[in-house]
Amino acid sequence: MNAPLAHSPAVRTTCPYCGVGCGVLAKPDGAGGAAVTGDPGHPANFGRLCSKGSALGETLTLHDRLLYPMMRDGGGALARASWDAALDRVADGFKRIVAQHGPNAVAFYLSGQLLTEDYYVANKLMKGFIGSANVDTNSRLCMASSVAGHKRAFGADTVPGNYEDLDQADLLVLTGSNTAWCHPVLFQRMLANKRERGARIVVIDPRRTATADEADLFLPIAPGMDTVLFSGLLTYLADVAAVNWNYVTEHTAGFDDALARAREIAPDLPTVATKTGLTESDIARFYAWFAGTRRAVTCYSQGVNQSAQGTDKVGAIINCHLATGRIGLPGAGPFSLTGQPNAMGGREVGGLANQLAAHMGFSPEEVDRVGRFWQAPHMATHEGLKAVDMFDAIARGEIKALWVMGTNPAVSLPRAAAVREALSELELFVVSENVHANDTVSAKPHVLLPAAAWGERDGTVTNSERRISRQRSFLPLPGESKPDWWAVSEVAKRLGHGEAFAYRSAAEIFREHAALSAFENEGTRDFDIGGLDTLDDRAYARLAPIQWPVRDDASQTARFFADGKFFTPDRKAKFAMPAEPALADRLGDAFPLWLNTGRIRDQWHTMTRTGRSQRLGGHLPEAFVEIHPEDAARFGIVNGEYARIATAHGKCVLKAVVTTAQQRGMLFAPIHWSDATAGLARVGDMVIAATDPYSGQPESKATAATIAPVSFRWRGFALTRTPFAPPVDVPYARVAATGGYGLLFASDESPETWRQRAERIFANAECAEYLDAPGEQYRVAAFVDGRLAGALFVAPFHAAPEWDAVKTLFEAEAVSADARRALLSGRSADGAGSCGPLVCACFGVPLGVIREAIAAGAGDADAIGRAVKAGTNCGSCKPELKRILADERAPQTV
Ligand SMILES: Nc1nc2c(c(=O)[nH]1)N[C@H]1C(S)=C(S)[C@@H](COP(=O)(O)OP(=O)(O)OC[C@H]3O[C@@H](n4cnc5c(=O)[nH]c(N)nc54)[C@H](O)[C@@H]3O)O[C@H]1N2
Ligand SMILES: Nc1nc2c(c(=O)[nH]1)N[C@H]1C(S)=C(S)[C@@H](COP(=O)(O)OP(=O)(O)OC[C@H]3O[C@@H](n4cnc5c(=O)[nH]c(N)nc54)[C@H](O)[C@@H]3O)O[C@H]1N2
Ligand code: SF4
Ligand SMILES: [Mo]
Repeated sequence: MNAPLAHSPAVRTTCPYCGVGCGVLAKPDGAGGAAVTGDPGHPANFGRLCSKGSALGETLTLHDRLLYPMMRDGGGALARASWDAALDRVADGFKRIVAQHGPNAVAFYLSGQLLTEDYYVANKLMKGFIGSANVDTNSRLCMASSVAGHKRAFGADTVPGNYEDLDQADLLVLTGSNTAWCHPVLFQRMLANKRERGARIVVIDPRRTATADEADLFLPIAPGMDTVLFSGLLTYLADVAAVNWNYVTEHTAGFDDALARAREIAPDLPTVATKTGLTESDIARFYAWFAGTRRAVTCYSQGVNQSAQGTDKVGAIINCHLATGRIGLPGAGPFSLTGQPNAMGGREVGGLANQLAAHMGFSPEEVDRVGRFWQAPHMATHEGLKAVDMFDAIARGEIKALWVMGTNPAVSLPRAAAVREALSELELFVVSENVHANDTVSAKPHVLLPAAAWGERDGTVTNSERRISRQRSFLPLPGESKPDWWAVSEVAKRLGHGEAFAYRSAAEIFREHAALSAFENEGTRDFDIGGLDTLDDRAYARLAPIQWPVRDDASQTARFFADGKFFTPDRKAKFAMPAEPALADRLGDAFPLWLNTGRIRDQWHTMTRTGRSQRLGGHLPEAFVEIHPEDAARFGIVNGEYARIATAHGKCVLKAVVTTAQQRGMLFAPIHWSDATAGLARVGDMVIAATDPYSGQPESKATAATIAPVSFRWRGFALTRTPFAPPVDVPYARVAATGGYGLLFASDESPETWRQRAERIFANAECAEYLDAPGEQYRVAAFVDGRLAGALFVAPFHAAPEWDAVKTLFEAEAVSADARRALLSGRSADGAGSCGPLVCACFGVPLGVIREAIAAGAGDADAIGRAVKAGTNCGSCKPELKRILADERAPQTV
């Protein structure tokens, strides 16, 4: 009887992925799943979702969920435990280590994917009650340089503008941001601005990304050289009298010194061209556009932040906005695009080792103020260790207890393999997770705590434009999982702080957080949501998306700094004095190429959620490395074959993609694959751990590397109902397959060896097999009760078998006799072969179907959309549609 549930109302909540913070409507299906659509009423997205957001309903499975607390026994085996026993062990361990070694021997490593309420409680426990500031977060790898740059310029970590500025700007400068793939819904707003108002888009990135494909001007900058480009812009603005002197005099300090420094770094156009690798005419065009366009927004993300001089890059950008007074105005300002759904909320609670709480730091007055508010017995009085330093201290044995919550550091930190080793040094290693298997969980935690996941948890997140939105639960808590704030509060109680952590709901925590933001604030701190500290439970439950500040006196601030007042002691903004830029690593004979790392359109970080969706796995199913054709020729790399990438820190074997989108001398590899999802593809192992001196953010975009070809004789795929362990030391990728597990692999083992393996995997099934006479090809389809239970195909490398038709049968409830006969051919019963990789993930449209639409006359991306729907939802495949159109129209070479 689930008829009534069919009418259960949709729950308004927020997407758990990127910092755009789209509103979604989730309608539970009564069977543990939900239909997810965009919320037309949410001001971040007005109903739109990207491919990841619209596939949320496909990721709600419980099959890989951590459902019970677990503890490691003396023999090293993990076993189910009660919450009481697990929490006791955490509390006892922390207590003992603090007693023996002091509070700085313990640490929390948190995440911008936690809810504000979880974050607040963890930060309060460590900084006010344990007495250490060793609370850092994966935001250190993500936003730290923006935070440091904001604080240096504005006196506070303030994002001045809002999304409407992106609709109203006449010039959008995107630097170090692949917005089309990483903030797709915002990118669609930018494209609408371009289409409807004629805004120009400038993209600055060493790679020609999908974002660059839509640019009016693309600047393929040399890695790390943004500071030169923007210093050159500052000198140009001064030289063409585009500086707003009134503004500079009234509202800023340090212009003359900053200009002098800019002239040292970028004295003239030829120098800028030499250092950035750009042409003088492109640079001049960018400068003229910027100088001549009052409504200019500069958006930046990891190409700027993840740099050993990220804070200076941010400073060089902000300098140009201050010099022109283009900040805090409609359609104008610097705009840090935040990565994670709650990167901003984490900053608001102070969940970074160099912040205290509520945008306060460690000055004696601030420590005193927060201490009085919390009635805290053991206030931390100085900054704690930032992520990279924290894991170094763990490796040295100085930090002995660590609680990881909502992040996968064994994959995502630089030198990930070393991080994993460091974890094994811990006396107490606690992980709060949603899944029971990822690389951090496999690094042998002593205690595993099952956390409420998206759809179950309840609280708030803040997006890139300072808008606080509710994440609401629409599914019951599965197994014994609990909200993270609950687990932290329980440990706090066991440490003797019951009164300060007697929270019964997220709403209570939120009220306290809001009250702290207003406590003795009087307009001195940007972050103030005092107007929300009296929300009762009902009002919290109903809270509509709201932008901060929300002050007690109900005064409105749509944009910060519109009045030219900043949060520095003299209320003036400070110009930055950036250093001459240089990358941290050095190229040499052993490592002659730069390895750049980043994201792809349809996967989220370490794939613990997006990796569950077959549709999302269809776009780019395997880990890969991109390389320019000339470098490929030089190093013997062949498109579609494999390559070994090595740096001083580690190596991987990735599929080679030879493309002119990549600059000469640079490689690009995505960060998403790990040991849990692939073989030899954990890119974080190779990344240098050099950090920015102000922000502590690692330079994840440039490590000296080398590349060499690797060939395999065979290639294949497997579809199974239970996962199986492929041979080690070969590249493989686990790919979501509805109803089971997909695997793509390369191999030097013969088809006959694979046949023997298949016999074991499909021991209890009825098998149809094919092994050709020379033993070059093997195919098996296994049936149980008339249903396809699995398949394994192996073929010579260059005749790799296609799996789309087999996948369709693998999903089907029953397989017809015709289909069964056709199966081993890899074609469906109606004769259709593979349609190729998925291009539009929203509507599941593969390349083959798009090519057919073009052949049938569709002449542009919109026409393809009308014919086969591709690109008509989130639009993030539109750049790809245009590339396909161009390819199809290009004269065929023979
Ligand atoms: N699909 C998807 N979307 C996501 C995420 C995801 O995992 N998947 N993660 C979210 C998170 S947490 C984050 S932080 C954001 C990140 O969003 P982005 O920062 O847009 O993504 P990245 O791919 O990490 O890097 C952006 C670009 O910086 C370029 N770059 C490298 N070095 C330089 C340089 O020196 N200068 C300049 N100008 N550019 C450079 C890279 O080539 C890359 O194209 O994405 C968010 N959105
Ligand atoms: N080389 C290189 N490295 C990078 C980057 C790069 O561009 N290049 N980017 C960096 C950036 S910007 C980021 S943000 C990081 C991201 O890196 P990570 O944070 O390590 O990646 P995720 O896969 O998002 O990990 C989140 C984990 O938390 C779990 N989880 C999700 N929700 C909850 C919850 O509510 N509670 C709990 N307890 N657990 C939860 C998920 O199952 C998952 O295992 O990677 C960084 N590392
Ligand atoms: S743009 Fe996509 S991933 Fe980001 S919040 Fe919106 S739907 Fe989620
Ligand atoms: Mo991030």
